[in-house]
Amino acid sequence: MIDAIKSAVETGKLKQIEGIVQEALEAGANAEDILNTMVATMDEIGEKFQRNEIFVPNMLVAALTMKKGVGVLQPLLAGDSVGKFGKFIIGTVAGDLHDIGKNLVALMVESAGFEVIDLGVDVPAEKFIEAIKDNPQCKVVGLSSLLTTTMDAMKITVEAIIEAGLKDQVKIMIGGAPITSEFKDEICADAYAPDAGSAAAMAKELAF
Ligand code: B1M
Repeated sequence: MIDAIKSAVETGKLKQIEGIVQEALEAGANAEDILNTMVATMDEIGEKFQRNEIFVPNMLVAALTMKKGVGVLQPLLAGDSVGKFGKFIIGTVAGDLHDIGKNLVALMVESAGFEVIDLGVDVPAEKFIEAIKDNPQCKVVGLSSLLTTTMDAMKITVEAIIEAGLKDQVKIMIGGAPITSEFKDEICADAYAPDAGSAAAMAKELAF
């Protein structure tokens, strides 16, 4: 069953993925194991892309397939305590269109008890600032970046939040494949999380 999920993501079985995930759940597979399989498959896809074994359209269809598969898991992964810890604003920074990791972070943070305001992808600094101003009770902002070339946009966004005088109101968490704890210190963000699970735990820590 888990092998069928891996293969469906790899080969971009967009129409079948929901049924395959549903079947795996009915056969007793755990939602978290299914999710971990899809995440690991995306990593392998990235490595194949780097070796020129597959190309952008293959990556895209795999990503869309994973997104659809995660949709089936969403109700099982999300909790029923939405909003208990306040609001959490998240977005992928300007110039960057990757959203699978950001969506997983949003899902885990929501299941940890936050109301998530998802600004989407390619989000300019001004949009983050506007959202923080519109949500004065929001305590944590999350920035995601998957490209080394958009790490600078992350820095610009943190600087803009500081310059707008909003740094006392919110804590900033950053993450994404090229992001490190050292980079967090370099750009004066408050926290770095390597994955969606630790992002949820970190969000709670930052909110108190
Ligand atoms: Co892109 N891409 N991509 N891509 N893509 C990468 C990132 C790459 C590493 C592939 C490679 O070469 N091995 C490479 C970046 C190289 C670099 O910068 N060093 C790359 C490239 C080069 C590109 C393009 C430039 C390709 C091109 O056009 N020539 C282009 C850029 C487009 C743009 O953004 N402007 C591009 C396009 C795309 C697609 C559109 C085809 C598609 C994205 C579809 C989508 O997201 N809707 C895509 C994909 C799918 C990938 C890979 C294969 C998979 C990314 C993914 O979804 N991973 C990726 C290779 C890889 O990462 N292994 C690759 C699964 C996801 C669960 O993990 O996103 O890391 P991840 O999220 C994790 C953690 O990072 C963390 O938690 C998540 C869950 O545990 N995390 C946070 C993420 N955000 C966080 C925020 C936090 C905390 C933790 O706090 C707020």
